[in-house]
Parts: sequence; structure tokens; C-alpha cells
Amino acid sequence: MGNSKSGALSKEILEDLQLNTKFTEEELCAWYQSFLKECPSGRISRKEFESIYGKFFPDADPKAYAQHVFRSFDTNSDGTLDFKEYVVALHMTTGGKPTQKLEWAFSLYDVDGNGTISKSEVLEIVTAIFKMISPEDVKLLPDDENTPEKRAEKIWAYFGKKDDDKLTEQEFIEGTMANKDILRLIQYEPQKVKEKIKEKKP
Ligand SMILES: [Ca+2]
Ligand SMILES: [Ca+2]
Repeated sequence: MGNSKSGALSKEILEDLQLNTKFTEEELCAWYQSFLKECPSGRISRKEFESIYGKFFPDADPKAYAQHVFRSFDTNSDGTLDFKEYVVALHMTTGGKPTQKLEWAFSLYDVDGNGTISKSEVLEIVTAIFKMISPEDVKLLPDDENTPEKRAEKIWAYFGKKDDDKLTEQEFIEGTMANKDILRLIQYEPQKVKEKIKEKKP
């Protein structure tokens, strides 16, 4: 609507993204062009994000999880994802350093954004994760982690916390780095999906 950002990435955003991610100027510019093609307004709404997410999980109910992921990506909380938030999010969740991934995971689990994680927040995210696991896969889970409640309980016990305690970001990151089981339990298990795809191949 007559604004000046007609398809070129602003210099500030470009410099900022180069500084904070591993992507090159060429990659970012090409990426921005395709982002604008998909999303001419330059912003992804929550609804659009949910429908993109839904395409990856046609047999599950990823809506609740998608909403949490969206919230954690929308760092300025304006209800949309702009290109910068989108790129930073992809960088953190796919190619970033392990600590960056865990910083993101912390913001995902800190549902109310108050800087600490409570046991009920763990349960809320784990419940959303469970909605994406197919019933057959749930049957394969160990007995002490085959419901959201049990899984949240197990995570919380690993951190050595009482019911009303809170987890700080540092505790969350250090605990998760020190214990592979926590890392496995706090995330949706794409590994399993990958194994399944492998199994299907001749
Ligand atoms: Ca935003
Ligand atoms: Ca919180």
C-alpha cells in the first residue's frame, strides 16, 4: 500500500539476521523473495501458520502445538510472524547451536512468558505434543511416559523439582544438556517419524 519496502529487505534487518544466524546475504535475499511470494503481506498470521503446520501432520491434531510454537516465534507478541521472526525461528529450531535450540524450547514451555517454567506449563506443552502422536505410536511408549500426565511427571522428577517449584532458564538448559532423557521427553519425536520412513523404504 504505497510503502517503500517493495520487495527489498531493509539493510538493518539484513545485517541483524546475518549477525544472528548462519545464513548469507544471498540466501536471505532469495529467501525473502520466496517468502513474499507465499505471503505477499510480509506477515504470517496465526491461522496461516496453523494451516501450514497441519499439512505436515495430516493424521494428527497439531493445532494446540502449532499455537504454542507460533507464540514462541512471535517474539514481539504482535500476533503475526514477520520475515525476521520467521528466519530466526527456523535458525534456532533447525541449524542453531544446541543452547539456542534449548533457549527456544524454554520459551515454548514458558507458556505465560513470565521467565520460569511451572509443572503445569510442562503438562500443557506435553499434552499438545501428545495430540500429534498417533494412537499406535502411543502404544509403543514406555509405561511411565505413555500419558501426558506421566510424561510431565517424569520430566519434572528428572529436574528434581517439587510440584510448586519453578524452573529457571538456566536450570532448564543445564538439566536438558546433562540428561539425554529429558531432551527426548521435552520434544516431539521426529526421530521416530524418520525411522518409520526408513522402514517403509525397501
Ligand atoms: Ca511478530
Ligand atoms: Ca511461566
